[in-house]
Amino acid sequence: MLSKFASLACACALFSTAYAPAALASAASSIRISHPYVTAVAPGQTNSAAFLVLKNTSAHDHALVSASSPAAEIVQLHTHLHVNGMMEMRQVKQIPIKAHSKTMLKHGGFHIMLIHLRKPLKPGEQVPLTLTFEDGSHQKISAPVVKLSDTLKSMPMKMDRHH
Ligand SMILES: [Cu+2]
Repeated sequence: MLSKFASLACACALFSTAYAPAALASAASSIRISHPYVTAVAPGQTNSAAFLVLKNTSAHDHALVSASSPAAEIVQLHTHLHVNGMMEMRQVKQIPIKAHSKTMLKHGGFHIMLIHLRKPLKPGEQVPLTLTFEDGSHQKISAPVVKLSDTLKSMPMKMDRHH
């Protein structure tokens, strides 16, 4: 009786080991990041934002839950909302990346807000970013600083929600 129990327990252990790698595929390994950039800031401006495309190559929904960068004291995930004809930014807990689809971080939508920049961001510089996903896995990327076009600069935005 005792030996029969022991062999069952052993088979069970082998079973779970064999299936573990598939179950542990991390969000970070399923997400492809492309077209990252950070907008350059005018002298005296202390906030900027990072934009990129997140592609989920897996059959599971994932989410970006936080970001960090040595370039800013505070890094938040934001979205834009239309409120009384104005674009307002709001912090969000996560940015969803659905199975087999792309989530674009872009002007007027989701973005990674860089608050209290440690130094001015000039075009051509690289900003390191660490993106953390819902399972705690993360990816480190480097985003080039680019100049905003005049069209985008004239977009009405309320920045006061950051303070
Ligand atoms: Cu923002």
